[in-house]
Amino acid sequence: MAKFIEQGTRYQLDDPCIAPNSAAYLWNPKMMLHMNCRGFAVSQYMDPEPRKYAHVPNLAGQSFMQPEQPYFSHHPGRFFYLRDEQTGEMFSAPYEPMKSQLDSFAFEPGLSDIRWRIEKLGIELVITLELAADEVLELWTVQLRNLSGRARRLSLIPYFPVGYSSWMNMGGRFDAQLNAIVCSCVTPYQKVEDYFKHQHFKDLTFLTADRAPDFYEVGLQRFEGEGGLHNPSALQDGQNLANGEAHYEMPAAIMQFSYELLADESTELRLGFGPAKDESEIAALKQRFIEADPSLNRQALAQYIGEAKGVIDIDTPDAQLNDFVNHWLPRQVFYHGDSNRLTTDPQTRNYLQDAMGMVYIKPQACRVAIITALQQQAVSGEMPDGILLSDEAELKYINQVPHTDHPVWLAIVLSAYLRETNDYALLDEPLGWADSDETACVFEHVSRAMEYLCQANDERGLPYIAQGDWCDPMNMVGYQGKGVSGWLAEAISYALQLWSPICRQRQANERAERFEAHVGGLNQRINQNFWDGQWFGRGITDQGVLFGVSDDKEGRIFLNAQSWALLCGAANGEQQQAMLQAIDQQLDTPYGVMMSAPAFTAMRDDVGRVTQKWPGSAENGSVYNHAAAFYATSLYTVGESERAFEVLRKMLPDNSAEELAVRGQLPVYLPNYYRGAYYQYPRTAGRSSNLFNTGTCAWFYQLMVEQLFGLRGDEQGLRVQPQLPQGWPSASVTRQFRGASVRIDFVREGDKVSGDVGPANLVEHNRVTNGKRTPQVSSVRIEQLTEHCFRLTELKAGQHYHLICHIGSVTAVHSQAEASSL
Ligand code: CEZ
Repeated sequence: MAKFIEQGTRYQLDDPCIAPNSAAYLWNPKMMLHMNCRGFAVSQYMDPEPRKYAHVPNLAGQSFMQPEQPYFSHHPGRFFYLRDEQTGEMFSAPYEPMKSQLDSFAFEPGLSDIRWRIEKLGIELVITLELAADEVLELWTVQLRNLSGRARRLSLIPYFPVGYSSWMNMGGRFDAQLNAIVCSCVTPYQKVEDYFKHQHFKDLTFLTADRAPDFYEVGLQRFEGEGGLHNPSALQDGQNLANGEAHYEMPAAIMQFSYELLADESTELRLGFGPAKDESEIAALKQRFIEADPSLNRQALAQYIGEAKGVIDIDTPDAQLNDFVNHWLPRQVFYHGDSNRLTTDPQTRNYLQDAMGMVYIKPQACRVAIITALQQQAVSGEMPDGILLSDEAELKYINQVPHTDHPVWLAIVLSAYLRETNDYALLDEPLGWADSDETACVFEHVSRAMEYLCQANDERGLPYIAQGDWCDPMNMVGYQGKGVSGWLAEAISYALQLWSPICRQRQANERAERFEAHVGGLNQRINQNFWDGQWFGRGITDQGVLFGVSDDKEGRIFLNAQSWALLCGAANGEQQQAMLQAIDQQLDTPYGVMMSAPAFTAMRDDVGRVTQKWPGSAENGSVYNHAAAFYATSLYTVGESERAFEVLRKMLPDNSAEELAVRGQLPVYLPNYYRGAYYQYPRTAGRSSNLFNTGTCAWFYQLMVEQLFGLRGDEQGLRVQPQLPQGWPSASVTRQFRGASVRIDFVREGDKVSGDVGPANLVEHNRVTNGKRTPQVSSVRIEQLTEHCFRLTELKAGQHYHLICHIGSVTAVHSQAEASSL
């Protein structure tokens, strides 16, 4: 059915119908492509703003990647018809648009390519998609093998729809010199200044091949005819394509290649598909990627994706989790941090959280992101809604709507960066401001942001929400300038608790005391204004209405307001138990924890457009994985590690047919949400958004490293405080840490109390030079800090350490303080 193959570096789904919307994605610094298992594709590239080269068959608005991409027969995609010229039989691969019953099907996403293996009519097609490592170009390889034990005459017909590219001008022709179908358009415009602005646009979309087609067609209508894509008229009755052009007609790149294959003979076709500014660019790309040895690009791709290497290699009883955490999760984290989700103005909170993920993949990239963001900070301490990544970039879409939470993420990312790298020198980096000629060091910038958060409050000392906080579409709670956010109050308290120790580390004690005092007062005000008896409310509207409380019919409880109350310590033990119970009863589902419930089924214009989203989708009561990751972080922080692991584990679908059928998600990335409204719309509950843009992956990775395996850096060294699931008798992890490699085998001891950690014994210490290990006299020191935690100091870069660590199995109650040592 479905499983990881090739040591977890590839996944295999062998049924196109069980999870029809399941997909995988490829990207490089200039483009990304979301490819569904049946051949439908969404692709865009930076020019410098996101643009498409294959369009839907009608006028479409330009927007950011959306969840739950609807597919339909004429949706953009990459398809291959295969016709037997002796019998006239035909099928299409990978499955759409003919949807024939195939003899075998395998959709096999890899780390740097996507592959299908298709068998039908005694013919095997192995179709592989790779991207050019540094250009906007899809590279397709189609291997055709005759399995039928007799000679065959076949036609292979790649059909790559280009779609409705322009109401002003669109068409296409075959260019024999380039051996390419070249579809052209003029990106529509009406303002004269846009004529000059569009000069650099890649308004050509081309399909080229490493051999000349025998026939071709560029007119979609002529190809399809009355037969439709299921049985295109142009291919009926053994006809060959008519070598037609498209003249202000919907273009498609369709080529026909004829083959005579002896028994067991195979052949290979290579294609290139993508945008170009002009014919000379097509010629250059063809020469570099189609005519050249493909292994050059493969090496470059493997090297690029090779950077997506995380800091842990795990071996636990949970094989699915091992493969996901060792290969696919760091890949998704790297995609976010390296491509900035292919925007030129990432939302500030996304930019910073994606940078936090890079702390464990490419710390230098996180350092650069912190500096870039702080240089766009106002001298007041306020942060913009979006970070501009180029001089031409401008704030677009949601970045034109004021949100009040952005400074919070600075303390969270800085403390993660300092924990992992110990690079306290960053705090001395002098930086300018967006609106002042002054310069100040990074420490001053972040402290100013914390002070800004401490004063952007109403008369009750509660933080304004304006048109949204972390929840983008919660835009009408405070748009009249009075509404406040309960979640933001908790997040500010948490951020200050992360920042004040850094102030003390820099002897800025007066500042630290002010922040600590603010935390004390804020946690009191959170309880006074938001505690509803069983859980915390989400906010107070412009009209002074507390919402997200037991009196509400819809949106009665919001997960974030509970998670961050745990994180900032506003909830005492008794409140904790009440909240966890409320969450179990109202928010927990087999598919994960919903972010709110009941989902809104009608507009609440004192909360906002979140209430207008379909119940159970996105922020309106879905299992919004980013919020679930916050919840898992809070659970680990208060020592509820079994719950925490369950929350995370539910995000990762297993390979069973039932799970795949409900979720429609492959465990090769975390989607931003699974449908919620579990008690209102059970039929669709658990369905994946299939959207791979999500802040979840950075947090999930941090939790794997710093909470589940409890391998967290501090100024002295590496703290080890694992919170492994009780069900695991043992687990091993190799942790890369500040240049050293530390392998720890955790072994449960029958008589030790669960959570107890240590003693840890060093069993091996080698210098590693070019992979060669030379035994060393070890200087590493193992300091037992508490019965739950020890620290490794004197770890040396370039050296490998192997320890065995005994951990408890007998369950015992741990105090919060012990578990949460922030
Ligand atoms: O975008 C995310 C944001 O990127 O929504 C999160 C927010 O914290 C992230 O920064 C929660 O609101 O505008 C909308 O309605 C969209 O729903 C966006 O809010 C949302 C989409 O996931 C973007 O794909």
